Amino acid sequence: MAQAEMIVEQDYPWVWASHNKFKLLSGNEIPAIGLGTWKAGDAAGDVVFNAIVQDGYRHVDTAQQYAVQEEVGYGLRAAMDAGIERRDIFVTSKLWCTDMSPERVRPAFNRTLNELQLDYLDLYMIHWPFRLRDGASRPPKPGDVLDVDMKAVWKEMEKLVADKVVREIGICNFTVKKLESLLSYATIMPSVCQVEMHPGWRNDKILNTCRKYNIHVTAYSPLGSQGSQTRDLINDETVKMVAKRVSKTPGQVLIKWALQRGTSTIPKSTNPERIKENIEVFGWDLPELEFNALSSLPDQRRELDGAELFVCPEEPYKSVEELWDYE
Ligand code: NDP
Ligand code: 1BO
Repeated sequence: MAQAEMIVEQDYPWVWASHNKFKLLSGNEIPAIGLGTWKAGDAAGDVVFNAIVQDGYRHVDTAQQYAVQEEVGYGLRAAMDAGIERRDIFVTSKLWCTDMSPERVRPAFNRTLNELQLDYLDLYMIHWPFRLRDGASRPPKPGDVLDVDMKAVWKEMEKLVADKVVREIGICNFTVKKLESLLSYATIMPSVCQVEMHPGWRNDKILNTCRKYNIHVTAYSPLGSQGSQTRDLINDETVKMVAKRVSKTPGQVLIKWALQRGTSTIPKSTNPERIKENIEVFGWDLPELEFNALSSLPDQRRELDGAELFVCPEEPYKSVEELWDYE
């Protein structure tokens, strides 16, 4: 199914259902559904190609840290060779934490462009607002999590826009406090904020703050991430009940919930049926009752809390709560 050309007004959540693009601060558009590529592995090239050419995806989310950019680049190149225009595909990548110092931004970005075989990115994001030492352990040891000069890093991100190698810059995993600090010195606003968001973690504080500043939100892990350690939202009783009532799959109602909140979303799959299923979410709505049922799941908690990456009992972030500014 090809994504058509509709833009949404971010006013009334459940009238957004049939739309498939969102307008960014810059006036550019972001397709509502993107293909996530974390843990896509060696399959990523074929998966990206098929998702674009067969299933109509026009948005691909990747990152240096996912170690799949060469495969993703192969898939993008093959899709373009098959006749899809570069300007019709929205490609996102992210600056990893070991490159969170100003002199490393441009080289890291160039490496990403090279791996993806592209000459510009639609969106380049700060992956996490923390800096790691090369070779940092998981969980980190003392000295692995370093101070970050966010102002200097953001300035380098802004230069990428000025040099026209990136159309949009954005942030991931920021708290309200970190976002408002960045806004105090940014000369180019982040146009997208990507955070974990699903009915098990509504993440309303950052969503409402982004709405206040007209920053578009992309919901990551819309299916709850589905790892062995994560919550199984696909088999949640409320999700299954809503899916049955609207005659859709649990995956589709979770994705639709994200769209009806005015967020784009980037479900990951390497399975051809599920990739197709995950974009068949237009032309129908979650009624208000079902939308509200999904919005009322108890036991709200993050699945990706960053503990493994950044929390060290000694320093500088001693707990998950500290990492997330106690918000
Ligand atoms: P998702 O919530 O997208 O869940 C992916 C899991 O769900 C996979 O196991 C997949 O398996 C399975 N799945 C996919 N579709 C369906 C379906 N319709 N029904 C049942 N199961 C399904 O998790 P992710 O954490 O991967 O998040 C999505 C993307 O968001 C990432 O791939 C990445 O691009 C981005 N992300 C960004 C982060 C950041 O820090 N900025 C952090 C985390 C994610 P299968 O492949 O077998 O279908
Ligand atoms: C290492 C976790 C990052 C997922 O985007």
